[in-house]
Amino acid sequence: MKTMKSLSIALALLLIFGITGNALSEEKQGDAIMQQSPASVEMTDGVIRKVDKSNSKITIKHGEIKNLDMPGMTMVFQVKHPDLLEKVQAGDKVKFRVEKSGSAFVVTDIQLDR
Ligand SMILES: [Cu+2]
Repeated sequence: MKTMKSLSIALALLLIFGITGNALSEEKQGDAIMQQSPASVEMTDGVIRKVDKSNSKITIKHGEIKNLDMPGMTMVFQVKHPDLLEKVQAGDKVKFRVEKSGSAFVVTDIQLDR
């Protein structure tokens, strides 16, 4: 009878851990799905080549821009806010966000990548 009791305890424990394990893995799957869906535009790697404050333009040698399906190149972007140009200068390594607005590519965020 003692064996039966410990066996049921073992089964109960197995059941509890089994359920907990499942709940955890489902949560992880949920996270993975959240990351895949583009809630916000991805950051792109780049190096600042030129900052043109008077025209609110910036030249960036950028890596692949996934959200725009664009390969790496050096090009000029418009910036959404002139303030974005205050914290960067030529030669800075950055991560930036760029979105298509009509026929123009507009940088909406820049962060120094150090
Ligand atoms: Cu480009």
